[in-house]
Amino acid sequence: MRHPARRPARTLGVLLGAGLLASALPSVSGAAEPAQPSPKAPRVTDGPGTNYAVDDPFTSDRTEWWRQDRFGMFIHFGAYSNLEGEYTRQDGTVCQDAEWIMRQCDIPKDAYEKQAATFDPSGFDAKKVVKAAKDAGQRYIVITSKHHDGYAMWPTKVNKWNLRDHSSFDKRRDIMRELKKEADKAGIKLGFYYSIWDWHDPDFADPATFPKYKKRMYAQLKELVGEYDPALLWFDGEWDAENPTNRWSPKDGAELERYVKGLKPSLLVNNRVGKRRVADGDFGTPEQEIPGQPVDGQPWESCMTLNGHWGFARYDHEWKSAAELTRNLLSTASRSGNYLLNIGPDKKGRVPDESVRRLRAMGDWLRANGQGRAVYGAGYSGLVEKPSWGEVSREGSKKLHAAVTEWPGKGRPLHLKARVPFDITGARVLGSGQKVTVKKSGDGFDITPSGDAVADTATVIELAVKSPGGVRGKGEGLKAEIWDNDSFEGTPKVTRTDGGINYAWRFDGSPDASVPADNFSTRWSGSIQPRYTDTYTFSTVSDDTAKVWIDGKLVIDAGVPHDPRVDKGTVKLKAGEKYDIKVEHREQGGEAHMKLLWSSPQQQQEVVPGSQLYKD
Ligand code: FHN
Repeated sequence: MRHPARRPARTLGVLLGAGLLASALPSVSGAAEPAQPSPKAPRVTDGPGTNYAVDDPFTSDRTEWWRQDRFGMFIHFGAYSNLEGEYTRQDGTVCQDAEWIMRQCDIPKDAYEKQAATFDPSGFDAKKVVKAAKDAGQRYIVITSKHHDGYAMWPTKVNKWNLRDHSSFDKRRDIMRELKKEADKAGIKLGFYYSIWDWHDPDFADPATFPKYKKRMYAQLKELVGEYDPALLWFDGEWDAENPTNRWSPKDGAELERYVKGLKPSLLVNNRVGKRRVADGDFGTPEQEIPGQPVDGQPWESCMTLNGHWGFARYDHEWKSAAELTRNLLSTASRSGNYLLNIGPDKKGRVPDESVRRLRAMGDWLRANGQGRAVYGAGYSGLVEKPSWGEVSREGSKKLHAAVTEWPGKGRPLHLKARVPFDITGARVLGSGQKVTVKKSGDGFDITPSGDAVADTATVIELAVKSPGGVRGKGEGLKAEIWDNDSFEGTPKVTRTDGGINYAWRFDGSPDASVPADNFSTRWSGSIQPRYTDTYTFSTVSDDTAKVWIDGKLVIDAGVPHDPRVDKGTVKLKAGEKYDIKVEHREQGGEAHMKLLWSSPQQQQEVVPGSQLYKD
């Protein structure tokens, strides 16, 4: 199965031999100026004093639905679907791919446009698509509005390269509006995938004309947000690539994120709005893989195919089993991640039965016996080590759900290694009345069910746990001293109280309107009060430099200037105690970011809240 993440490199290899695709002017008016006045290219920021981190995506109301829903449906559907993954070249050879078929099969632009003109997804049934998602237990949908081939799946006014103006489809229909209507009725959030990289628009490749492409892109995004009110935008095609050369920059990303969130402040945006970094967007996007542990610095969502392709490929029968897919979902949720699982409708817009059957089987498992509790709103529990026999996720602070994929023989224990002291006060197998005994054993607990597994896919044992409650602080934040130089020299320009360190100043922002966007430094000082007695992991997301001292110990030393990245350090702390803390950030030039997060076996990852910080 091709690993799309390798696409760019592979594509580079293919394309260097394939000659320039983008140099051919479109036979359709792909480069028409937008019908409506194009949106003013917005300033990247309001300048000095602007902070782009409007909230903490780990805990904010804005991201709450997404962190609760956990499981979404990805849909790859576009003009490429009309070929169903196969293209017969003039020499009679058949070339196979899916959503990259134009490029991987070297289809000349006019031939691709000609085939797109026959595209007639009359079988697209939004009710059926939403039902498939609902039956699967998928609670949000992300559909490709425009993939790399530049073909818009809604009646954009920006150009004629779209499903309304360049197809054989019923011109009265709008599949995005149909999908939005059905999703709303079903209580399912709708998001749009949008590719920055555009193989069709002749202005994309040339730096001199790229601003014209950007204006058209902004105009299309304004249409999508204004016309369909999506809950999230899932950008893609942000990587450096050739043919057409993709020069998308972190600054382009900062500007684009600012723009779309200006259109709708509650919008969620993925990290491919920029350059797929921890400082871009609201969540990370590992693809075709599930990280082995919670991702540091940013919420995350793993996207995956049901077979080996995103777009429909009639020859690809390598379908993953429902059991494997469900276990992927359990692994993802147990690490506080989301799972975005893809379908690729065929050229008529129909969802393949193989997809529908697997998705329904996943939903059946989730609905049975309340087993969905191990996924929806569930997250990482640091109380225990990940066991070899399955996954363990937490529900709130009082429940763990052990999803057992390797059921022990009758009367044989499942061992759970504890990372911190806690008690298990109750245990039951969801969907079974069998007795479960729990006893302390060595470095943790032995959990012994007396009966059989409830389901081969996974059987969930719900554990009631009791651990020391967290100390709720009454802090107001740290003292912040801000210099308009990058070396803390002289008297601080600004001294104030900061209720936490959660800053994305990006390119033009700075800690205060009186401080220029470059060459500034900030020192936060005071004390920090941990909620739990634990070994805490502190993380910074920083650019250019960051240092963190706790109780006089240098916990993070990221003093060499760097691009946005995560640095971590650990320190043992006692619940309720107040420990000296000092944090320093320096900005020399370019981007500027500074966040301080914490996590521990009992503390979910979050920006350290002001309630646990004191000026002293
Ligand atoms: O190139 C695309 C690919 O076609 C697909 O859309 C995936 C889905 O996340 N994203 C890119 C590869 O990373």
